[in-house]
Amino acid sequence: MRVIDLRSDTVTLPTPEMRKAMYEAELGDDVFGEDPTVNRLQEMAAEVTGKEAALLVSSGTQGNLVSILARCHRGDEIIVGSDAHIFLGEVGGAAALAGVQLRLVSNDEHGMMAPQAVREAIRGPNIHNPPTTLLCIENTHNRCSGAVVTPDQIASLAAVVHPQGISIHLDGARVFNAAVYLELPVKELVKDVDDLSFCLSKGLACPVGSLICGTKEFVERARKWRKVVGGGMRQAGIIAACGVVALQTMVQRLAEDHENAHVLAEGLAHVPGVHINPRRVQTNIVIFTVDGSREEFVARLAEGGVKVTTSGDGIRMVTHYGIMRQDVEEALVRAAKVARGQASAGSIASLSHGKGRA
Ligand code: TLP
Repeated sequence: MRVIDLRSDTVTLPTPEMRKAMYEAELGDDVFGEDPTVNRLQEMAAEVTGKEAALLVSSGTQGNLVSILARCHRGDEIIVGSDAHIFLGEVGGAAALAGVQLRLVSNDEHGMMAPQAVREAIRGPNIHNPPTTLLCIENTHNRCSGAVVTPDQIASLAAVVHPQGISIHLDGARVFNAAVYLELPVKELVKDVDDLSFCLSKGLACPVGSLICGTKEFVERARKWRKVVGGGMRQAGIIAACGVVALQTMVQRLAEDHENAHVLAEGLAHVPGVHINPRRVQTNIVIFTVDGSREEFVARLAEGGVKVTTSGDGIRMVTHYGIMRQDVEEALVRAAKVARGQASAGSIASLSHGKGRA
């Protein structure tokens, strides 16, 4: 039985072209700034995001943490969406290591915070208040089923925070998915954020790596903080070589993942006992709920060779480079079977409890 792994786009394996590039990469010591392949990748990342400079880091988590460290002082307050990965999925690193306090503003189901709510969350100069120094946004939004935040929405947040001297950091782990969805160059999409991190190791299929992009001055501070957290890597061109190939060859194909996610979502919407609004699925993340036990549904799916995760109170399936259309179709067949099994087990249980009778 073919195992269909829909847990995350992080499970992607490098392409043959990436492996070849790794093998052939020209290397140097990147802590001395002498790895030509890292330097090339960083220049490409700066160019594609329209920022002055970029820095290779080990992961999305490190990218967000180092960006916060480079932007804030201990005791600052930063505003993040209530479903943000920085808040929910990064082990509290911003608090533990950067010493900042997170101020949550509710994001809607599309991952967007209301500009007015952000305005109200900004602290005034009162002596009792921590200074608000940063607003973090996420695009695409993981918990919100890969929802895309538009440039106009980002501009509306920038109009609130920038006049107050507050910067915007974008957790752009999947910002290329957002750009492909909007059919916009990434630099257009991120023009109103001061800095961003994006991941090579998700839909772009690299084994490791993220980039932080911003002004030269910000990136130099980030370089120092990357060293503090043990992220100074030596012949990192081995990793960067994949990133170069990813930026050249793996961006436009994300549209295929979006198309597959759409098929998956539409198919799931027709499975009795499964609840999903397929119109909410814009990119490669599909989140749905089920009647009955979610944990059992996930376990039955795994037994049937479909690996998924949970997200919030739902079940998450993510499409990626390793998933083809026939995998999606097969996953739907297997999911329908699990749902049928769960429904009949449910009705037997309710009958034996004296329920379900006329
Ligand atoms: N997300 C992972 C897991 O943490 C759940 C996933 O499978 O989706 N920002 C966003 C929006 C992310 O989704 C992730 C990873 C990160 C940051 C952190 O990236 P890594 O895993 O490289 O540290």
